[in-house]
Amino acid sequence: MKNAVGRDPWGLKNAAGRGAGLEDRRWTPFSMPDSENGVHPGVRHTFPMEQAELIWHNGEFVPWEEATVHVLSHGLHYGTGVFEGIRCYDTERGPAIFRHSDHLKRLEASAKLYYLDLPHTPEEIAGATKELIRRNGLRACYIRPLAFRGYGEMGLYAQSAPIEVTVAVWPWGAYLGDESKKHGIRAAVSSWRRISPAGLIPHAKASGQYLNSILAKTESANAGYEEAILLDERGFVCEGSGENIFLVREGELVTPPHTASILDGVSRRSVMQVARDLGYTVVERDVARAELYLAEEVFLTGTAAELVPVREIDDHELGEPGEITRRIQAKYEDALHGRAEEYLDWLDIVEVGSSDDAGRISTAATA
Ligand code: PPE
Repeated sequence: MKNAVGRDPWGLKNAAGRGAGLEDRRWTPFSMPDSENGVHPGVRHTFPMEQAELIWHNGEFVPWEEATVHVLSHGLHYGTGVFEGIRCYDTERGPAIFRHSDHLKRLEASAKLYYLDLPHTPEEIAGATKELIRRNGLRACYIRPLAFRGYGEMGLYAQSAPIEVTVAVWPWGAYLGDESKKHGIRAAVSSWRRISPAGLIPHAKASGQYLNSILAKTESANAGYEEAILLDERGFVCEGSGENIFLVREGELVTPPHTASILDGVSRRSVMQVARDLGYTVVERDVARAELYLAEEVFLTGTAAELVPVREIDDHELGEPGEITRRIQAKYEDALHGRAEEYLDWLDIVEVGSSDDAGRISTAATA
C-alpha cells in the first residue's frame, strides 16, 4: 500500500494518481493470518482483491477508487443494506451472467423486506451491469450489486436517508480454494446458530445479517476448517456460512426446507433442477445433525463457491466426492459455462462485439 492517510487512504492509486494498472491490480487490504506466520495453518484466509476499472455508483460509471461513501452512511452503522452475489462466465456465446434476473428479483425482494425503496428497477440494474462488464473489458467475473441506506439522517427510522445503489464487478476465483471443488472441504458445525426468523429475515440477503455468517466462518477458520455449517434455531441443519447444503441419503438428495431458515439460494434451486433432470429424487425436509455424519455424500452450493463437495464434517470422514455429487457437479458446471443446451435460458449474454468504449466514463444512468 502506498499511503495510509491522505486522499488515497487505500493506496489504490499509482504514481500517476490513477487507479492501479493491469499489472498491479492485486492488493491486500491488510495483513491477515497465514501459514507463514504460524497462525491457522492449512486454511486459506486471504482473498486479495482484483480491481476492475469502473464501478457503477448511483447511476454513474465511476473509477474504482472513487466509488466511496460518507462515514455517516446509515448502512455502515446499522447494516441497512441488501446485496447479491452473481457470476458471469466466459462462454462460447460471450460473457454470460448466470440467472441474472433471478438474482435481481431476490435483491428486490430483500429490499422490500427491509423497507428499502430501490431507486432503480431490476431491468435498469441489469442493463447497467452488462454495460459495466463491457466497459471493464471483463469476460468472467463476480458481480456484487448492493443497495444501502446512505448519508443524510441517523437513527433507526431514517426514512429521509437516500438509498444508494452500486454494482461492482471483479475477477474472483474459487471461493473455498482451488482444490475444494475436486477433493472437497473439511467443515465443522458451528456453535453459532443461523439467524432466527423470530428476530431477522433469513430469506433476505441483507448486509447486517452477515455478522451471523462471519461469526460462524471465523470460528471454523480459526479452528482449521474450511467452512462452517450452521444449525437453525431448532437445532436442525440449515446451511453453510455462504452456501446451501445437500446430502445424499440412500441415493436420494436431501436439502433443508425454507422453514429451516435457509437463504433461498439461486444455486440451490438450479442444482435441484439439474439433479431432478438427471433422474434423482430431491427431497426438501428437516435434516438432523447426525445425518451429516451418516450421509453417503454432502455438498454445498452457492454463487461464489459453485458446487463444493464436503469430505469431512466434525472430524467424521465422508471421503472423496461420491458419484452422485460428481455427476451433478459436472452437469451443473456445464450449465454455468453455457455447455448444456437445456439450461441456456439461465444465461444472460453480455453483447460485447460492437462495444468499443471500454473504460470510457459516462454519467449516463443506465445502458
Ligand atoms: N446462504 C448464504 C448465507 C449465502 O450467503 C449464500 C450466497 C447462499 C446461501 C447461496 O445462495 P446463492 O448464491 O443464491 O446460490 N453467498 C454469496 C456471498 C458470499 C460472500 O462471501 O460474499 C455468494 O455466494 O455470492
